[in-house]
Amino acid sequence: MEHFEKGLVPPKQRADGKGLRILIVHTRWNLPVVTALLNGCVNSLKEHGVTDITIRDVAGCFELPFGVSSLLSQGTYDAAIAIGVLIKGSTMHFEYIADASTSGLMRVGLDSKKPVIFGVLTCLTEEQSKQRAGIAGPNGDEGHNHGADWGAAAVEMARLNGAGKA
Ligand code: DLZ
Repeated sequence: MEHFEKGLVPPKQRADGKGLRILIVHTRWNLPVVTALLNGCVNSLKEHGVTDITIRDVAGCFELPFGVSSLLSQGTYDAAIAIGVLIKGSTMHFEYIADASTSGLMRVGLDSKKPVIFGVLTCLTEEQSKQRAGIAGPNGDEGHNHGADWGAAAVEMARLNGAGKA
């Protein structure tokens, strides 16, 4: 809630996720941080009333657009959430994968007409990624878990797209 108070995210009435089918595709790269984000996301979906959650994994962020596209076409999902963590190294790899996964995921959403939530952290350091997954600090409990926001966004966008209660 602290980020609401700072005005970073406008407070909003919680959307009802009852009856929605949500697909999560996460990477195996940077798995400790990704796992924290995944847990935050799943908890958030459950808090919104979502009970039908499918979780699949792919290698890295570069594979997320194809993975989401393929799995969306195989199922009857109301929204997809792509979760990954990119950490900048000493080459241009980061920039290319960040660009490809961002534009690729946007295209998948527009082409499939299903909301695709961008759950990819693009961080300069591992510490930045831990802060954004709520696992920073000596006890591993500092920061804000952005996975929770992605779950809420998926429910909101699925409802906006006409997906209803069972
Ligand atoms: C190769 C690579 C590198 C250097 N860094 C990351 C990263 O920080 N996060 C991530 O999700 N994936 C990374 N990858 C892997 C690519 O996303 C992709 O899996 C490979 O290039 C194979 O296509």
